[in-house]
Amino acid sequence: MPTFTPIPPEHPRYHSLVEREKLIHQVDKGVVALAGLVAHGRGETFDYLLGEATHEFAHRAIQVAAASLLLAKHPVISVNGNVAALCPEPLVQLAHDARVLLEVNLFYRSPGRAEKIAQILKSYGATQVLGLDDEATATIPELLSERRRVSPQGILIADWVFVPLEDGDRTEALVKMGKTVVTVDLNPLSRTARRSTITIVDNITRALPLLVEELKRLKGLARSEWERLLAHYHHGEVLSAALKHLQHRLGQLAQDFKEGRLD
Ligand code: PTJ
Repeated sequence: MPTFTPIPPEHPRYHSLVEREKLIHQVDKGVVALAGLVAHGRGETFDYLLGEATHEFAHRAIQVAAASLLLAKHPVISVNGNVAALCPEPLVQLAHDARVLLEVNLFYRSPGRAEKIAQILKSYGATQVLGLDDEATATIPELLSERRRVSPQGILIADWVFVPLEDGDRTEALVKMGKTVVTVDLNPLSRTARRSTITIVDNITRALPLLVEELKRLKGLARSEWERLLAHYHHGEVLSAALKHLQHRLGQLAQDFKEGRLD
């Protein structure tokens, strides 16, 4: 029976260690792919470099992501093992508040894994989850991985798809299909970050609750304001701001270290 290693709350890396434990626990249960731990480690590295905080460029993208969601006609949230393990609660909340369909979509699809993920989402209140093994009968053209298998009621016909922690191939394929693709990726250099329509460079565990809040706030504004936000979004500028932040922060730290400020 998998158990959590207790992490003392006063540990300086408490949140990071808790996230790791959640993922390891769900690897044991067959929810998270083994490669999900590698993907998380990659994300952790970028989070460390970013300073483990949500920056202005992420807030900007979150605002536009919420606006684009409110403007979408058939929005779908794509859920993989890592996302289900890390933040099922705000994910289900977002789906509920914006009336978005939840669809499991896996890179490492194995029999029954999608069902386990659906069970987690349902335990947090999701009423319908698409993309289960017998329902993911449609295919995304030109895609060879298991990610090509999608629901004919969901991702196939969606005009807006949220694909946090995604691989580049499917992002490109979805964009090619004319969909608005929104992602969360700590790595501003990844193909997904570059190819998506809107990229939130932040940890999913911080970004998702903020997206839920932003959606609530924007709902109180006029449609023309959502359209204005979307029209003014500059994808390259957001990614550029993320890279400039990394450059500036590392430069500052290099100077501090040189002058003996190592705290
Ligand atoms: O559950 P499956 O079978 O669909 O597989 C899911 C993974 C994540 C294993 C699969 O999609 C994969 O291999 O992804 P990649 O290609 O490693 O890309 C994951 C991206 O997410 C990387 O760019 C990471 O930097 C980023 N990432 C990892 N953890 C986080 C993150 N971004 C935001 N928040 C995180 N917590």
